[in-house]
Amino acid sequence: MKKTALITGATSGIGRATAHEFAKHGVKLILCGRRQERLDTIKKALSKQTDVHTLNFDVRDKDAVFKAIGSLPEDFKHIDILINNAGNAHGLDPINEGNVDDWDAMMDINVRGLLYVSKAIIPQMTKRCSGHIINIGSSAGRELYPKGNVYCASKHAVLAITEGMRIDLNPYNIKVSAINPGLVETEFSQVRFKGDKIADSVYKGYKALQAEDVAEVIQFAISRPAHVNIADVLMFCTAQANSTIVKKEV
Ligand code: NDP
Ligand code: 8X3
Repeated sequence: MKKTALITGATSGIGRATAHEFAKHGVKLILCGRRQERLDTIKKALSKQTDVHTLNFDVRDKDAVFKAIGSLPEDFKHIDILINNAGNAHGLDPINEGNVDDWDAMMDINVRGLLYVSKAIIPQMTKRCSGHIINIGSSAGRELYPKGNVYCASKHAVLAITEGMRIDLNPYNIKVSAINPGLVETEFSQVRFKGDKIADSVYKGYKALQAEDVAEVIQFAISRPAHVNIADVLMFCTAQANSTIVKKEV
């Protein structure tokens, strides 16, 4: 039987690439995001390969999360795979100059949003004693870098939650994984720098990871045999050694 995956943040970057990768492998898709027109476009493109349903909600809105997931039609209700991907960095400032709205956005989307979506889906997985949750963390969840403060904290939280999930859901046979990329060339920098032209230089001078590179690792993780769980992956582009060392051509 075809598996069904719910992907948050499917309108762009890693989430969208994962939707395309899963569609190639015949996974049924529930694609989530706030930009409905993008969801419609992706649905149209992927419907040739698999069944697709879209859900439009903001992961920060607890009621909207439960309402949207509760509204799934019968043939999409059974979710085998949850990809908690929605998230972004907002700003890059020293802690003494940080913007409180940016802090709220990162904690509310990257941490609370992930928890709300998980809470809405985990009960059906525990009931069936099966399922796979993949949380998209970051190298920023492994090490701090200057001005990364709250974004790094949100991704450290994602890693802690991932480990907590793996422990608590162990009796239920549920796989829990963290995929932690370094720099990936997506809309991430545009969101982080809100249209400031610095956003255009983030991926210049080296070949950053592409969203498809991460999607392939996610596909690998979901396609392992039942007894194998890829618990934790740290992946960088070749030019990146850690959060602060990136070999760039000048
Ligand atoms: P993008 O900006 O390309 O995509 C972010 C996605 O998250 C979009 O689909 C967006 O959809 C969704 N999203 C953002 N805010 C909300 C919200 N409030 N409610 C619902 N959906 C939301 O970035 P990436 O693909 O790069 O990022 C995906 C994940 O990967 C994030 O968790 C990020 O932290 C992580 N990551 C990114 C790295 C990078 O260098 N790019 C490296 C390591 C990790 P919409 O706006 O339509 O709602
Ligand atoms: C995104 C990678 O280095 O911008 O999580 O924090 S980084």
